[in-house]
This record gives sequence, C-alpha cells and structure tokens, in this order.
Amino acid sequence: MERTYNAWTTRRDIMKEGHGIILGGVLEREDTSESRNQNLNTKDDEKVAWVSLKRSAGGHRIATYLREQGWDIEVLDFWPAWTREELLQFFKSRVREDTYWVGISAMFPLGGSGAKNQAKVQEMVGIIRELKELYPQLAFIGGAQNISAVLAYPLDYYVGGFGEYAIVEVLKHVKGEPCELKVHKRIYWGAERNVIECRHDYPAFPMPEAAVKYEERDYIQPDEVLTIELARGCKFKCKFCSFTVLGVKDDYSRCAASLDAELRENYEKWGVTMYTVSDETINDNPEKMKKVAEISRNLPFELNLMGFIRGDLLVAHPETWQDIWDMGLWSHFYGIETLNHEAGKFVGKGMNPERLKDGLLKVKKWFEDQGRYRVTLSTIIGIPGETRETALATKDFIKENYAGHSYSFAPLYIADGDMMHMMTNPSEFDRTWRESGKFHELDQEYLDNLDWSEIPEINHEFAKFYIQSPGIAKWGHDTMNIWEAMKIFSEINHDPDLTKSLAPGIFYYHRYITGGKYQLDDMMKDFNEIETFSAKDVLFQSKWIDEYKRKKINANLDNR
Ligand code: B12
Ligand code: SF4
Repeated sequence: MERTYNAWTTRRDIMKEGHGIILGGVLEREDTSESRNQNLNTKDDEKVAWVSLKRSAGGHRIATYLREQGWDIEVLDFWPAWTREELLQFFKSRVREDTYWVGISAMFPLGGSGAKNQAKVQEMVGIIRELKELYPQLAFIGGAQNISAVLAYPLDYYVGGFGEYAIVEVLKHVKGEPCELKVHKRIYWGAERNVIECRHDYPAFPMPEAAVKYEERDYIQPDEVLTIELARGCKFKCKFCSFTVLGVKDDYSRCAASLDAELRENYEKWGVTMYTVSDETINDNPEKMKKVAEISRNLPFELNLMGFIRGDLLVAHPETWQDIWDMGLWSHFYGIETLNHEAGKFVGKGMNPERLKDGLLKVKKWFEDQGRYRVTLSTIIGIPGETRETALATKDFIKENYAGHSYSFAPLYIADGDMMHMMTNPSEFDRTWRESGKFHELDQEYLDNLDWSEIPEINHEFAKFYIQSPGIAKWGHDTMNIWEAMKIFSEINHDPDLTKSLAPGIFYYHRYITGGKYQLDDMMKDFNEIETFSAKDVLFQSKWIDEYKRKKINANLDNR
C-alpha cells in the first residue's frame, strides 16, 4: 500500500471522480462463419476454449469517455484468458480506497459448443462471484449492445446499447450523488435484473467525438487490428436487421479532427495502421467517405480498413470507389443476403440481381486493378421468396467468381418472444413475423419428426441451436422453412469446390496477423498458400496474451 500510495494520489487529484476497472473480452464467438467454413471436422470435444485476440472496442471507448469526465479507468483486456489466480492478483494490486466499480464489457455471450467452452463459462461466472464476495464495496456493471452478452454473470447493473451517457448516471448513483438513473427491473433467465436501456433512455448517437485513447498500460502492439468508429447508425432499415441505430436521417459521422487525431496518435504511439471499422454501413453516406479519404490521404502512414459495405450502393455509385480506395478500405464485407429479386425487394435490398452481379464484378475488377482487394460475401438462406434453387444459384455465383475470397451463408434468424426484450433494437422480422402474414410457425409435430440424418452430424450442434432453442422463431413461409434452410446451409457448407480456394474473412485478419505469424499482404493469399486458422493458432495466441498479462500484472503503477 505504501508503495502505491504516492503514485495514485497524484493521479487521483486529476481523476477526481474515482477509479474503476473494466474487464474487456469476448469480441468474437467460437462459431464464426470463418470457423464454420474451415474447421468442418473439429468435433465438439476437440474444441479449445475460445479467447479472442481483439481489444475490447466498447470497454476502451467507455474508459476513454469516463476519463474525459474525470475518472481513472484501467481496462484489462482478454479477460476470459486470465486465470482465477491472475485476476485475483490483478485486483489485489489495483483496488484502492477510491475504487468504486468494475465493468464487464462483451460483444457476444461467452462460450460455444464443446465441453471446454462450457467449462470456461462456468469458470468465469465463478470468478466474478468470488470477486464480488472479496470486494463487496464495488458495483459490478455489465455493458454490451445486447445484454445477452453479459447476462450470464451475476452483476448489479446491465447496460444495453451505446453506453457513454448512461454509465455516467449509473456511477453517480453508485457514488450516492444526485442523478437521474432510469433502471428497468426485468426478469431474464430466471432472475430479476437491473437493466439500463440506453437506446431509449440515454441515446448516445450521434457521437462525433467517439475516439478511443489507449494508454501505456494497454501495451498495444503494432500488429494489432484495432476497432474504429467512423459513424454510428445506418440510413436504412432492412427487415431482418437488428443493429441498434437504423433509419438515420442526419449526419452521424465522426468529427474529422477527432478521427484524424485518433489515427495519428495510434500510429505515433503504438505503430498501429490496421482497423476494423465498426460502422453498420460504411458507404451509406458519400460525404462521410470523402471526409475519411481526405484524412487518410494526409496521414504519414498507409491506413488499412476493413468493414461492412453495401454492395448495391457500390454498384449504383461508381463515383465513390476512388474515395473508398483512398481511405485504405480494400477489405469489404458485402451483406448481399440474396440474389433472388423477390426476396431482395421484400427485405429492402431490391436491386435487380443481374445488375447487381454484373456491377459487383466491375467493382471487383476496379479494386483489383488498384492493387488490393478482398471481400467476404454474406448471404441469408430463407428470406421469403428464396427457394432451394435460387439459394444454390447464389452459392454458384460466389463459387465461380470469388475464388480466393471468403463467404458467409447463414439460415434466416428471427428472434422470438422473451429474447426480443433484451435486444436493443429487434428487427422488423423479430417484431412482426407472426402478424406479417408472410410467415407461419412450424408445428411441434413437424419439428419432432425431423429426419436428422438429412444433415451431416458435424452441423447438428448449429442446427439444434436454431431448431430447438427457445427464443428463435421456427418460421416457415411459402417457399422455405427453417429446417429446409438448415439443410441448404449444410449442403452449401459441404460443397468441396467452394472451400477449395478460401481466404481469411475480412473481419478476421487479426487471427493471422497479430502475433506475427503473417503480414497484411498475406491476407491476399488463400489457404493453399497460408495455413487455415486452427486450434494450434489459438494456443499460439494464448502465449501472446500471456505476455500481455505478464506486463499487466508486473506493471508499476507510475507507468501509465
Ligand atoms: C462490427 C460488428 C461485427 C463484426 C466484427 C465484430 C468484432 N469482433 O469486432 C463481425 C462481422 C465479425 C460481426 C459478426 C457477428 N455479429 Co456483430 N456486430 C458488429 C457491430 C456492427 C459493431 C460492433 C462494434 O465494434 N461496435 C463499436 C463499439 C465501440 O461499440 P460496442 O462494443 O457495442 O460498445 C458500446 C456498447 O456496447 C456499450 N458498452 C460496451 N462495453 C461496455 C462496458 C460497460 C461497463 C458499459 C457501461 C457499456 C459498455 O457502450 C459502448 C460505447 O457506446 C454490432 C452492432 C453495433 N452497431 O454495435 C454488431 C453486433 C455486436 N453483432 C451481433 C451479432 C449477432 C453478430 C453475429 C452473431 C451475426 C451472425 N449471425 O453471424 C456475428 C458473430 C461473429 C462471431 N461469431 O464472432 C450482435 C450481438 C448480439 C449478441 N449479444 O450476441 C450485434 C450487437 C448486432 C445486433 N444488434 O444484433 N459483428
Ligand atoms: S442490413 Fe445493413 S444496410 Fe440494412 S439496415 Fe442493417 S446495417 Fe443498414
């Protein structure tokens, strides 16, 4: 205590509000489209417990915002990779008399199929329980866009949605200061929870100053792929989409000076040049792209971005291509969803499929001619209007034209009932599928008599999640139902020609680059030239995380 007192007293004078710790992690789930595509033969009991190498986007953003409000916040990344002993040691060295709270930041629920994953969840829940017992004076507060990501843990508050404004009120409440905290008592998973609904009660969008400032005590490495926000929200409202902020009318993009400063600082201090863009749709606003391109052209380094782009907007607006290239955005994720015209029109992506296909190939050629281009094409199997034939034709289009790229096919997912309440923004399908007149609910007798041999065993776990979980709609419509969609999904995933020339998904470069196994240029290669991500890599990455933990545990408190 004597050793640390002077260091934190000085800091405490500046950070007058007090001190908090945010545990960040679970930035990806074990069952990503990429893992599905590549590890077709990994049996559940062979799976290793999954820890993402990505920094906690939300945790660091909340920490940055609170520091601006006078708080001293330390983020501990990759928290599921920390053992009980390591976490206890960390808390022992950090918790001080002005520590008020512990945050848990996650993007997805921890775990996945497989005994080791399940055991990991139990272990983490146990550790949180123990920390709560050891530090009863601290408030434990979870935060995520969708609180299903943190509900497994026994916490005092669950903050759902963009949380900057809400957390300030929660912390005033924790400190016993006057505040206007709106807490909703909700029963989730059999227990009453204190839920803060940011989207309605504390909307934190737009957020032009959404910069993240990392600190020395984050030990950021130059080969990391950090997350960056260029804007919050999307202009559109596709019927299946449950992103938090949709139908945006105004400019919700970042202030140019704040974005420029963030990019420069991360380069100058840590050497970082690669980012996942978290925007729901990067190209919904040409002015935003002009702004980012202008910033990128003037940076003292080559910026590389990866993110969601609407393919049909690219096709309709060739005048935006140069700005997109100049931004460093050569890794694109297209939510194609369907190449069936009726289905596309129904959900709000109605460009004529022939025009779309032709245009996408022109886009491909243009970017390839500039020198670098990688794309992940994502489709949904089962939008009303889609048939088995049209779904397979979409797969063939991808197979024939996108060798060396990546893809994601997923059966249509509609959240039903209770689950909806914890969704920050249920999709139109989630809200209205029963009344829409388009869908019907499959009856139990049909579901009880499915012939599971029609699906390869390796996909049973995934299929059971859709077919047997409560809270997921068992939908059917005139042209398909959820079981048929699952069969098509299995058929597509087992097409050997499709995986012949597959490459890293554009949102997963960190799995290959962080830690030094590959370089960014290798992301232009396919899995005939580089190794697919496997359990071996997870072990390699845990060593990288061990190094981070070592520094964090041994940190001198002056070193911030
Ligand atoms: C980019 C993105 C992706 C990318 C990259 C993800 C990554 N690992 O970086 C990719 C394409 C890989 C992806 C995939 C999927 N995604 Co996604 N994705 C997003 C998206 C658009 C942005 C995430 C982001 O980085 N935001 C920027 C950071 C700064 O925001 P944030 O982390 O949310 O933090 C804020 C709040 O959450 C909160 N907060 C966070 N931590 C804390 C802590 C405290 C203490 C407090 C108080 C507050 C707080 O405040 C923060 C600041 O405002 C969100 C939707 C959205 N607009 O947020 C969906 C979202 C995270 N994805 C979602 C889903 C469902 C998926 C998929 C399962 C889709 C699918 N069916 O395949 C897959 C799963 C991938 C996998 N298996 O790993 C859901 C998560 C729901 C859930 N809990 O499970 C979201 C919320 C969209 C939605 N509404 O449905 N996704
Ligand atoms: S699917 Fe994409 S374009 Fe459509 S509303 Fe969602 S984020 Fe916007």
